[in-house]
Amino acid sequence: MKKDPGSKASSKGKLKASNAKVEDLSKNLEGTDDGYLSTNQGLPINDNQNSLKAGERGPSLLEDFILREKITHFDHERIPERIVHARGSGAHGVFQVYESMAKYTRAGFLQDPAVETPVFVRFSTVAGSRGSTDLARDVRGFAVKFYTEEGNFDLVGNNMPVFFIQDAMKFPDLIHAVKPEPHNEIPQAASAHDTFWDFISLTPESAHMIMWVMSDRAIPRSLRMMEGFGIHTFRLINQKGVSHFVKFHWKPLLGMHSVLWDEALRISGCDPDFHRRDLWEAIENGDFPEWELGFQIIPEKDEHKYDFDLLDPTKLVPEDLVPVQRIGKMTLNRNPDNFFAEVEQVAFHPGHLVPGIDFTNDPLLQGRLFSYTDTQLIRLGGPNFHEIPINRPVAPLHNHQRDGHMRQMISPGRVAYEPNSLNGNAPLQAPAKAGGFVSYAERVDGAKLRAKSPSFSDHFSQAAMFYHSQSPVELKHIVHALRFELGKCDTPHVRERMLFVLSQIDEGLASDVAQGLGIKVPTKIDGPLNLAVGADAKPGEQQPKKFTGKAFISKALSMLTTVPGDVKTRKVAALVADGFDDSGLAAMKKSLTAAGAMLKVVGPRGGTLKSSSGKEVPVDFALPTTASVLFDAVYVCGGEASTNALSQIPKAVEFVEEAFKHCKAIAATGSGIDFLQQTRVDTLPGDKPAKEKVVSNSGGVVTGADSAASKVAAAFIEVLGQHRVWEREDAVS
Ligand code: HDE
Repeated sequence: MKKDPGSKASSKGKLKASNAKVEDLSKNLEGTDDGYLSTNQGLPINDNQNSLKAGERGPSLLEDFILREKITHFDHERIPERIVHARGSGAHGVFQVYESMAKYTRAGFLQDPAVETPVFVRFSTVAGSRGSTDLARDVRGFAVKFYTEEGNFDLVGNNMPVFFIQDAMKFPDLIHAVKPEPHNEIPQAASAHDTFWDFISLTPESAHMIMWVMSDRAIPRSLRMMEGFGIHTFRLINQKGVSHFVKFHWKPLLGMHSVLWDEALRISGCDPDFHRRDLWEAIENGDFPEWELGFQIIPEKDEHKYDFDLLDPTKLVPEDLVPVQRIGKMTLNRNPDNFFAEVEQVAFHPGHLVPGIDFTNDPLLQGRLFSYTDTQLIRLGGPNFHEIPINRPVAPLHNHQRDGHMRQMISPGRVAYEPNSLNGNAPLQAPAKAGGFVSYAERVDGAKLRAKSPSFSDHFSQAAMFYHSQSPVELKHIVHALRFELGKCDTPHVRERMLFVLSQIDEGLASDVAQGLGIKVPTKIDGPLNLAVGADAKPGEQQPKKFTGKAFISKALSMLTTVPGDVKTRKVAALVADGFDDSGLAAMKKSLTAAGAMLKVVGPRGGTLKSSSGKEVPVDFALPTTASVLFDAVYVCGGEASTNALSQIPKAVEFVEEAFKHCKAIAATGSGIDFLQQTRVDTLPGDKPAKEKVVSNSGGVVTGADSAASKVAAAFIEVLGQHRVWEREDAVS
């Protein structure tokens, strides 16, 4: 029988492109598929279909150790999902620095541009469970494990540069509020419910993050098209012991793009694995996703230079004040061999550091340093999770830690302590010069107290900065997102209080949202604005200042700064039926492929389709099983018989109309134009496809004769590079 390309044997082939981690993982790849089926003890199995019975129709026997082993293993296949970030997708890759960063850090993997450091990345949503949709409105986790020669360095970040809360103490409350409500476990993977907005409306420090989560950043087009951030301020320390503050950034080379909320809702039904599939397919196709690692470097002397505190994780450092230096590139080039073994069992920890990188006193980061090991202990079942292949470092590991559940390492000898004379005191402690980790000797003194620095008390200026830095279309989407979210919130006083909080950022924003909800923005609220304070908090802490004045505008905060982008890896649907014009289809395919995009044939059914001249093309997707939300643009191919047939299929008409509604580029050649004229595409102002068959681009609908398909393609590619035709949005939604 032919082997499935996803089988272990073929994966082993894939592992040939070697690096230290690939070689390390290969030790654990199950051998070949040759040989007999066996039990876990290696006993060949003769009958894997029937349990052992007392007679053909008799009861099964307890003695059946083969049945028992198989069922017992199955019964224990699941481990607890992550309490947050349960839904994730992962990939392997490499990182290379562009030039030595020795000036700032002694971290070994940031010294030599010739060195390729293996990485494993896991992207995730935060609130939903393991099986939830990829397209939830949510923050995305962006966790990178660098397998460096000095040990693992984990950069455990998100796709937004700030967070909801300023202190780890509040994390369980935040997560309890956003997770499905505990009495009925509703809703799944959604923040649009009362408990979330109740908590947020009482916790004004979340205002800045709320702007991000309500923006299109929370519904990415692809995991390959989003930024990543370390959020907290970290330190870089160089060979001389000099420290600089640093903010970590990941910049996607494909630019930043999102889907519309209406699309997200549809994709969640059509393909809840949309992001996971997109990442997987891109890597399988050799379209390796790439990000540049960026540093925002701040000298120690500038610690107090800004009107926000560098230790406050609800604030970002505007790129206009401190530019992002792009210092290296990460390329994801290999899919996991086994989802559970790698993506599910990978264990990140912001405290996995290498010499040359260190923490700051950000109180959110400090709490995280406890949480990650603690959670892995229960999730992965004990203290030896560092031995799981995906987690083990490529750097040598020697210590006196012993035993525990599922210990894999066999530590010989009788010495399991230090100092010792029986084994020459080995393994020896490493002097700093030899790579021993030494914490940055920051001077710390102060009274023991539960308190928040007054420098953490401005909650609205950066929220206003983010809001006012958006383009008009992005700004409108924030208003619509808030209307949707608060519209799903049933408790009137929570909605009203939240509107009041919004009015502290911008009164126009609050009244736009209120208008959509059919209620008024309250002019005052009972009691203090901030209830996320200790019982004996000072009155000032309870009344954060409303933002007034002119907001700081930071261009980098608008996603449209990365548009127009190229069309690499964009997926275009060609609507085709029997009798299509093959010259048009071929020309379109050639041009799109040359630009790095993909043309997929969408037909009324599976199998193959015949052109008017008798040529056959295979159908990539059949209309009943796909939808235009799964594509970036649509081309209606010419050919009278083809377009006549398509116009009789409601799903074909809906396909184009929906792409049009979602502001996507549309192209048609020859009789494809007549097809468009029978759809809603022709009924809206300013967007009528030209009737004459000369090449024209009318509001992102590009048309022309069959024979002009290459020229149509060129204009179509330009529109596709804009990602969306936003000018169309008001007319269609
Ligand atoms: Fe996490 N977070 N987190 N987090 N986090 C976890 O660790 C936690 C925070 C982030 O793909 C957990 O292994 C606390 C900020 C990512 O496996 C847990 C606080 C940022 C992932 C945990 C935060 C993150 C996690 C759950 C507030 C961005 C997924 C499973 C003090 C900088 C990693 C696990 C993966 C996962 C705790 C806040 C990023 C429970 C207590 C801020 C990307 O330990």
